[in-house]
Amino acid sequence: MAEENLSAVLYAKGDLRIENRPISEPGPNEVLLQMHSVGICGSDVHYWQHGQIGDFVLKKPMVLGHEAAGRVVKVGSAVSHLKPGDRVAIEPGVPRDMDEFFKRGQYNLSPTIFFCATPPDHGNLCRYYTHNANFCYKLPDNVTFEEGALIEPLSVGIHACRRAGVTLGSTVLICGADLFAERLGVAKELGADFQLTVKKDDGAQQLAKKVEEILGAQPQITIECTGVESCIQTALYATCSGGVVMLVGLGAAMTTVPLVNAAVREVDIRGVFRYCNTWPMAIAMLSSGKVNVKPLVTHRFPLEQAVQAFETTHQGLGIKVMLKCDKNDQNP
Ligand code: 572
Ligand code: ZN
Repeated sequence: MAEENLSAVLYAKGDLRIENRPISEPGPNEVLLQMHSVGICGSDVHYWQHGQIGDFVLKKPMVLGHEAAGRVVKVGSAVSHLKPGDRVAIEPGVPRDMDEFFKRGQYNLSPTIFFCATPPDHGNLCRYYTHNANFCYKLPDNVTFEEGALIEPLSVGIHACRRAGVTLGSTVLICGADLFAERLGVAKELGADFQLTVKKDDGAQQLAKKVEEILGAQPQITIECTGVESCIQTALYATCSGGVVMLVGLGAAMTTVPLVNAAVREVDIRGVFRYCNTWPMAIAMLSSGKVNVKPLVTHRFPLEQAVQAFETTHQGLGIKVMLKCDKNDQNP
């Protein structure tokens, strides 16, 4: 194919280049996709800024991006559920082995999983990208490409809610990292019933009391998305006895928490590692209109301006920054 394949390639910390790469042929179980919309995740920015996350170190150039949707242009010989022209959302984690985790339905926990834009695996912030067809999900006509790309972060939320046991009528506290009025406004618009902005001098137990006052009860479940020590402490104190604290945000490897308080009140502390089996539910949530993710997209840049887009995300401006990878279609 003589077609260009502009890609956002991270060479080393601080060295993000927009350059052409070869277009790969789909294998028997793969599809070649023309990328449409790719959201920038905090982890993409972290690799750009630091060249690593924990033990995952960038050792050779890697294409960034894992929140993505595109259109099928070519299918491998064994693919029967997709055809050229289909619009799909991409699940970036593809298990490589049918190991014990895979057999238990927890393929996200497999140590050998392929994951877009986790070194050394390439991501999909490019014009053309090849992916396992079984991890590409056809989008209904009423779900946009951008909504398709947002299924990835939505999946983190679905998986966290599943593992926490969130159900109809659950009282849930979400600790988010944002003290910005604009972001909190969008949280309210999208369904938050009450909000509490933390003040610098508030103690964890004092805050837990405030949460109870505002909600009229202690939350049964707390989803902790900040990773900040004081917030984890608040989450544990705030949660009702017999409840669950779900740790989603990542912070320091070692953290001081009121563990005995949680233990004697049977507050379970759980974690998440990405997600599994979430795309079909997410598509149903978006297609039915039960969940609205559209207001989360605050900035759009053409792929050529990926560095500016990364700078915008790094500065904490807006909420979700989308890169538009199709030269001829920059629509949502
Ligand atoms: O959307 C998936 C995702 N996962 C993140 C971060 C951002 N986006 N994780 C945090 C980092 N870990 S990791 O185990 N790792 C680099 C593989 O530290 C994975 C999950
Ligand atoms: Zn991510």
